[in-house]
Amino acid sequence: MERRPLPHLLLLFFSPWLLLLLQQGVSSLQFTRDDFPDGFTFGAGTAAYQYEGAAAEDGRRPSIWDTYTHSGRHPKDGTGDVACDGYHKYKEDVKLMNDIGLEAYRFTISWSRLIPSGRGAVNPKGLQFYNDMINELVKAGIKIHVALHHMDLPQSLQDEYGGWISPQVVDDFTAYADVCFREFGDRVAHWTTVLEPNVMAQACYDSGILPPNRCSYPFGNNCTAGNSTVEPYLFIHHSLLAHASAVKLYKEKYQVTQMGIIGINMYSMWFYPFTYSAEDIDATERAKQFFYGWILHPLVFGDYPDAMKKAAGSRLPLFSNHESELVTSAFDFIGLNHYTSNYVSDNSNAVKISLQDVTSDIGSLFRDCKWFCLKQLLPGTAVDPQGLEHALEYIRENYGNLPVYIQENGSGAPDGTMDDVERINYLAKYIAATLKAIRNGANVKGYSMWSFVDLYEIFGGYSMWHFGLVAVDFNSEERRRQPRRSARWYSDFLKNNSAIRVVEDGFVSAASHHAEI
Ligand SMILES: *[C@@H]1O[C@H](CO)[C@@H](O)[C@H](O)[C@H]1NC(C)=O
Ligand SMILES: *[C@@H]1O[C@H](CO)[C@@H](O)[C@H](O)[C@H]1NC(C)=O
Ligand SMILES: *[C@@H]1O[C@H](CO)[C@@H](O)[C@H](O)[C@H]1NC(C)=O
Ligand SMILES: CC(=O)N[C@H]1CO[C@H](CO)[C@@H](O)[C@@H]1O
Repeated sequence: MERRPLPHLLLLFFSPWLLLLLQQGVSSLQFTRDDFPDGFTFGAGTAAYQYEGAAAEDGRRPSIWDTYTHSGRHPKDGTGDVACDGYHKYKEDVKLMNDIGLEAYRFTISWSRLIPSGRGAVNPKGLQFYNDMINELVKAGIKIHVALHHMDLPQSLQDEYGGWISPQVVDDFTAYADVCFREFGDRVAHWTTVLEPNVMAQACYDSGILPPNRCSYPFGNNCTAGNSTVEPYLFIHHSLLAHASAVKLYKEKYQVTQMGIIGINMYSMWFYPFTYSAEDIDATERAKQFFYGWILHPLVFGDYPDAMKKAAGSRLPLFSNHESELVTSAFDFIGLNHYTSNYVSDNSNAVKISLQDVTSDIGSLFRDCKWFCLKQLLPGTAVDPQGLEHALEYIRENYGNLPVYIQENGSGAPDGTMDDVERINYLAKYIAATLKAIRNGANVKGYSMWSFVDLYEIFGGYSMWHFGLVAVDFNSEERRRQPRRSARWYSDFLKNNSAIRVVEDGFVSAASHHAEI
């Protein structure tokens, strides 16, 4: 599971995995690009703050991420001031995408570049940048998938009314979406409203490690303001309402003529019970409700899951009848970001101990969920392609066979890795898992890997992990690009229809893994 210095083959002989392999029987799968259904697209992605740079150029104003990276909270991680300098280098990048053979490109728009104050006047230079980049992609024949929001709320809206925890954000987000649909919708056929709200709720409002860094003791203790017991719920509530409001606008005003589709994105880690005890199995169910149900239940059934209502009580906002109608079925597809799986064990007792000194009616997401990840794994370290199959199956069984795009999947490599065979292995296995899920009936329409080029990483900045098919030399002024081995591999798959062969090693089951830890 964890990164080990020994060659894999050698490891096999010394690890309990061998036993498992023998027990389960090794099977393999060979496939090509052409084995995927008609209309299926393969791509790669980036996100504005992590890619564009030009943070104070041509009228762009700060987002909460600019404020955060300039606050010195994590000085070693740097800032997105220059990042990959995508603002100036997008033409070169589109050419690289074309060389690799990417069929689709997923990027996000910087709200504060397009509408610097969050609401009101549109920045003509920002408009021009996105128009130019979109035109370049159209010329190259690359399908364009745009996400409207990835964490980078305009700082002015944060200052004015507290950003996402205020219902005021719904109107501002809808007006911003309106500008995007109106200006770019003739060429953009895939819209995603917000990315991973179910992760941001924790990171931004519960533990408070990401901007706007809101939390309250004892759930996070380094925030100057916040309330971990209520704000994560408000954040998601307003994210869902803003999403649904943008979808309504798109469907009423644009979809007939522009003929695109619109959806929301969520993080979809898979969960296994750590032991087969009833407590751990229950806790795993709760974790699924808190990760999948929190987003999908309202969108499919118009309300939050019962397990969440029970855990969070009155801290979970209510949908009015009107709001419930608005969110129900407000999507054409669901975008999934999927990186890894995790174990869940019941945490009720630990929670009681750590909260002894705190008065009763209190809870954060973690306590409400009562789950505890025994291994906090960075994306890419637990390679469990079956987890993706399970996730797709879970969605199909519980929410109907929704159209799904896998919008992010990938693994980070340490600095300096050009011969990124581990990433190739990872991607091959997850693409194979996608194909298997499709053959089992899952309605998956596309696969986009994370990321196209190395980026300013939200955990670790420029120094820790690089996810790119294409390496970026962040020490060179021109941010030199150099395709990695994985880029050639993806290219061979996409352009040459070369076969990928994957040997399945299965995932270590909970019980046996228990013994290993
Ligand atoms: C809070 O910040 C201090 C100083 O930056 C750091 O040492 C500590 O680990 C932080 N605590 C938490 C819970 O993040
Ligand atoms: C959080 O909000 C709840 C509900 O309004 C309140 O009871 C609680 O005291 C607040 N906690 C903090 C740390 O402000
Ligand atoms: C695609 O196939 C051609 C012909 O066999 C080969 O020369 C080329 O290197 C392949 N492309 C990649 C990216 O492997
Ligand atoms: C939407 C989202 O949060 N994407 C993140 C997924 O994980 C990678 C790797 O850590 C980040 O770079 C993305 O921003």
